[in-house]
Amino acid sequence: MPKTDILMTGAYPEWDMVDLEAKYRVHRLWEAVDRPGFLANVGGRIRAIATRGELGASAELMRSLPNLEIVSCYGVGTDAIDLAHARTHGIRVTNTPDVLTEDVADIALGLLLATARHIPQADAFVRSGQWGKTPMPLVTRVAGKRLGLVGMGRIGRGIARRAAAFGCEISYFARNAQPQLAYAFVPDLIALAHWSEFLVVIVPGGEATKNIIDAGVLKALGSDGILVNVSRGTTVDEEALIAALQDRTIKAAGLDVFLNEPKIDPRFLTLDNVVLQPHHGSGTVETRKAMGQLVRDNLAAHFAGKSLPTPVV
Ligand code: 8YV
Repeated sequence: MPKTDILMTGAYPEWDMVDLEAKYRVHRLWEAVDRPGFLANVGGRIRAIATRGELGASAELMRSLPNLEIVSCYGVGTDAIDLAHARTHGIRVTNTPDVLTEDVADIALGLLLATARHIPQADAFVRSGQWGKTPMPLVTRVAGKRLGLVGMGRIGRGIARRAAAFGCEISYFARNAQPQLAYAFVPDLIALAHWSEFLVVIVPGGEATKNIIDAGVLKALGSDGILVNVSRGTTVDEEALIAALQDRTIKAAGLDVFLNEPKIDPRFLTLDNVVLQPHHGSGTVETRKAMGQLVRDNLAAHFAGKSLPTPVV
């Protein structure tokens, strides 16, 4: 039987590529020099897209694939996939929830610790031979502080569990209160920012959450406050954040996500009060293996006519 044709928007780790190539005829969109020509040539044969969270699948891309049946996303966030288009055209969409929850929650706490405790600066201090010559500046405690979470989904709850183990007091802003949780629900984001010493953002990206962390929220967080963003760059007004970091409206930020990844705003690189991560919250071998497996399981289930393990649409 001839192999099914699938389109990949970007590379996966080698172990996934080997497996996908064994089962499917894989077309590599990211390697195409003439993208429209490439799509005009192979588009009619493509039955599935395997994409990544940040690459998604636009309506325009889906329109160029008239026989597309499914978009399988390597990532939990589907904000870069045009779900409305998929729905109206009967295209299934899957993602990779749960398997990455613990890693993203870990990196949120890691960024908070790195930012508050100046771990990158301390590393540079030792390497540059300053230890013993001048005192390492004192830093900010994490344990026992007031931590506000913006978003209380699976990853948010993972962050809350970790922060609780640090003795932090936790409150959250979300679309809905979750009365089963032991944390205080604060329906007003500005009020939450006022209360918080640390504000951690973990809401889905997309229009509904665009720039919810704006100049007003940053001002409310205040000059002793630390912002951590492990959601999407779109959730934070980046101009406002850079200004707030430059003029110390807030103390510092730990950021895993940005607008225009990977070509982030160069002003971030000039700031001494940010810790930067290359959108790598889920980037462990263990989790990335599980994500790749889930992408393949969804594709295999679809082509076998079985129910999808993790459907979105
Ligand atoms: C991945 C992500 O870094 O899950 C998501 O939504 O953004 C991340 O886990 C990404 O999808 C891998 O390319």
